[in-house]
Amino acid sequence: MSSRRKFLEKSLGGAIGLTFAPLLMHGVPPAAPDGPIVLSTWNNKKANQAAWSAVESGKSALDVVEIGVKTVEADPKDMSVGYGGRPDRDGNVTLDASIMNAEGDCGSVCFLQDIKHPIAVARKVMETTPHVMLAGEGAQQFALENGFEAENLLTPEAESAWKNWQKEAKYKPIINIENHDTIGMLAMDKNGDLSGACTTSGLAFKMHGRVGDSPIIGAGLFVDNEVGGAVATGMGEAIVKVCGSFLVVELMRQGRTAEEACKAAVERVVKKQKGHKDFQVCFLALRKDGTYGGYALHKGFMYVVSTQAVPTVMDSLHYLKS
Ligand code: SD4
Repeated sequence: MSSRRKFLEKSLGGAIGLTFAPLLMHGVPPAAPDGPIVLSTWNNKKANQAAWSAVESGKSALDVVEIGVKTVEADPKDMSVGYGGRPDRDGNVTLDASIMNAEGDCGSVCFLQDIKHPIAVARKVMETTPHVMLAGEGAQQFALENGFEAENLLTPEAESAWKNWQKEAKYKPIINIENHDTIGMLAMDKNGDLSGACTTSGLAFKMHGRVGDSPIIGAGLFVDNEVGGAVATGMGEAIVKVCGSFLVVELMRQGRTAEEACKAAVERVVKKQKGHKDFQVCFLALRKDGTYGGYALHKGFMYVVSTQAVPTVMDSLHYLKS
């Protein structure tokens, strides 16, 4: 018998089984992979490949998500995350990131400048301080004290995008519906444990000091090792207002499939917030039984799934039909 099957049977037979029983009442979820799984938002195949190698070598889900999203933080071509991210309206690259493990521990940093790997700083906050979140100068000071180096993260491409924006300098935080790259990643390791990470440079040309959903536990990321995990991308303000990722996990706890839970969270945004036609909101979720799904407000959201070395890119369903 496969270790995953043994694991699931053990879970269903034990105390966690009480949590799982209702999950089976809501239709038939897509077949769970018989082993670990890695999911990430948008089309970051390289991140999944790095994460998958880490899974295969037996690393914990926490290591896996950190390794996976770091590839995107270091990539100057990704203009929504880490090095190469588009700056705020004053030309500063300011970064947000969060991480959460199977024990329910979490760490995050927001409004962090000059540090290439905010996800690693978030993990350090989680593992070495009594706190969950550090912001701005304090987060940077903590990073420097812990051996991270300060470096200029503004690439010539991002600077020229900012200079172009300055010609009109219209401040309307509308998120481009087709073009995002913020990475949220969820992983289940060989032991069946879950972790998640989320990292971004946030809205391009945002107000200086603006913080989005990605570093807010429960908004951009939430993991409950008994139920599942969720990550979000899109207009952070809209995601924060509904505690999006926490909502998705709680809906899965009540028995929704991953896709149903993501859809219900998008519908909550639509119901509660004006102007939803002008911004994108997307959720991606993984349940403890290995099933997964995503859902977006607008067309165009995709996510990458790894259950083997070659990742698969999936188009998400979406709420608005035109
Ligand atoms: C934010 N949610 O800061 C992020 C932006 C994003 O792809 O997801 N961009 O609001």
